[in-house]
Amino acid sequence: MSKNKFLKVTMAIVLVAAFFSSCKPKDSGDIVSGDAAQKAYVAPGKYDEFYNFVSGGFSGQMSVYGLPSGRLLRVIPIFSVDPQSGYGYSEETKPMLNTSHGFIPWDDQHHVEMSQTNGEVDGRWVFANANNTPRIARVDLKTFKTTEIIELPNSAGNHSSPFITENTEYVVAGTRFSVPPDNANGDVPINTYKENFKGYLSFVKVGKEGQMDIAFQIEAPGVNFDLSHAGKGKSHGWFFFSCYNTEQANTLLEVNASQKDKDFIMAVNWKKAEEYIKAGKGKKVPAKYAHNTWDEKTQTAKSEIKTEVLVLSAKELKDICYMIPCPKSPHGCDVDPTGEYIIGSGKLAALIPVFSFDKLQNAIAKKQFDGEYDGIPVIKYEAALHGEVQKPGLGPLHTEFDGKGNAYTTFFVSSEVVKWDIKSLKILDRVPTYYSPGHLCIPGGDSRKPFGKYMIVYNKITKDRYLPTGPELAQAAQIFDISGDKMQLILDFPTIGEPHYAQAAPADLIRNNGQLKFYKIEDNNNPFVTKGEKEAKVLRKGNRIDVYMTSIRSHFASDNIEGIKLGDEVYFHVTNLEQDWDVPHGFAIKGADNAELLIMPGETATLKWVPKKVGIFPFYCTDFCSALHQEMQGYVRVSPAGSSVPLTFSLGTNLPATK
Ligand code: RUQ
Ligand code: CUA
Repeated sequence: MSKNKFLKVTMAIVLVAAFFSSCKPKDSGDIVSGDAAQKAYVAPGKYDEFYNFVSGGFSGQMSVYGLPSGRLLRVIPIFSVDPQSGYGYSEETKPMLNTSHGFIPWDDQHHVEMSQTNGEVDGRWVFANANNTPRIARVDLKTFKTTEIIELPNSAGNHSSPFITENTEYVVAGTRFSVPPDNANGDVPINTYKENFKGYLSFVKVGKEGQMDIAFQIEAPGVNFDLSHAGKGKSHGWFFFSCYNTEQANTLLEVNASQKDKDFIMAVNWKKAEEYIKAGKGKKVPAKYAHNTWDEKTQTAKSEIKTEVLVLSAKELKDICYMIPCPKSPHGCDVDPTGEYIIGSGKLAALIPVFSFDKLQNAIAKKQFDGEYDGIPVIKYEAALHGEVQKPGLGPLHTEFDGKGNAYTTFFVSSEVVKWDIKSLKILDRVPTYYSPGHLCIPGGDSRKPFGKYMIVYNKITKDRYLPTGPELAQAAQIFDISGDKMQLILDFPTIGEPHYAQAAPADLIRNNGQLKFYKIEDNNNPFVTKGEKEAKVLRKGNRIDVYMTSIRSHFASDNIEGIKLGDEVYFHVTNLEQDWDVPHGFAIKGADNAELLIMPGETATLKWVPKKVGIFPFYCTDFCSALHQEMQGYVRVSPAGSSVPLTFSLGTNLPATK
């Protein structure tokens, strides 16, 4: 080994080691200057300036915070069942979590992306990825509810997702794990990676009302696609994906996928791909994936299994994909607000390369290639390079922008954020973060129009920042004021789950977009709705019992039910008759092995209950709704199978005694 090579290898090993055991900065005291508290303080009763939508990582959910207070406003269930709202437990919502693998109660949610119009955040929807069983979800910001989930075939570890194009034409996803395509025989030796494993990129069309549909997939070489971002402005029509493991290793990636000095950013000309699709170059390939939609009118989800997907081959259609060499094991792939600069954050690189879109176009036109990688043209590094940020820090992960020509990059290993000038590549400022930041977020920070003002950094390690809570500690976010030349820490706040990417938007954009306060009871088309107490009833069909029940302050109708027998399956369809903001009712029954319900005003939700014992089973409202909330209760009598107790239900009268 030459001395040079030896040095490089040693350096790589040190970096790898450092990456996995990040160091704690020495000056980790309270570097909070005098007016910090004032800057983060939002007086009781006052609203925050921004909504912050934060991924929940391994919790599978997304949480919503106010900025700059860091106050938790809501946890929106997306990819995991939610004991608070009954999401994934109520019969209406169960289909949302259906997949080609069946019902999946818990996933890993990494990245969120708000819809855009003309490259600006428009406040309509937030998209979210499921990393483990590949899916993309859409959350409607009128209701803060997950209204659609689409599964992605031919994918595994849906990491470079869900990033969107500047008019929300597409929400895009790249597979982290390359795998054999779904319709190929997957029963192959793992060490046939190079022949049999492929990387798929999914382009999911987003309709006017937000409806998602996989328009096409691009079959690309088998590598790990990590993160991505759409071009914008001049680079609209292009998408950029970071990829690592271009060594195509299949074991001990920590060493084997860190061999090469450069991996790639793959530039994808999706407008060209669209042309090929129009020209009939896509191949229809059998696939099985779920598409789940929430119907606002029936307040019920349905799950449909789709059976086909259109695939374009990057290898065959030479001018859709290009590889740009990028040092080393790139993670974040970020495009500045002008659309000219593309930043690849090599986790193991000691510099940050900044690529120029104009130069890339020029290099493609002049065929400044360095051969091919698995059939994809490789652009000459220097030909696409705008320049390198020298000695920025260790372990760069993600970059956001303030719209004033500055970039902000997190450094996992050296636990800091570095502010630098995109054009001159000069470092302007650096601040320590506690500890080991992953993502960061500036409101509108990956759009054409960042709102600036605050930067929130999401740390991977919390250690000593809060009162200890045993082995498991909360993850933490930190807010910095970035309105001046220097970044200023103003607040720490703990988060739910593990925050990865987050987005933020001005509060008015979200709260004045026609947000719903309650569901109109007359528009409730749930097949099991009970629109008034007089319609309350209990019906038997064989061993299926349907309880049409209402709730209003402070009683259920009916509240006494008899004639249920062991072996019955009971469906409580509870309609909340309230027509006012912020008056949910809950529903819980003793022995329910499924869940409880939380029902919004005007909504109907269904709990399935299979009693397993003979006896009396109380049910009650779980949400403290009025002064007489503790009176909001009822009883179900369960008799042995074959009993002759008639089916009766009542409210306010005593049932005639039956034996
Ligand atoms: S990735 S840091 Cu999904 Cu960076 Cu989280
Ligand atoms: Cu309804 Cu408490």
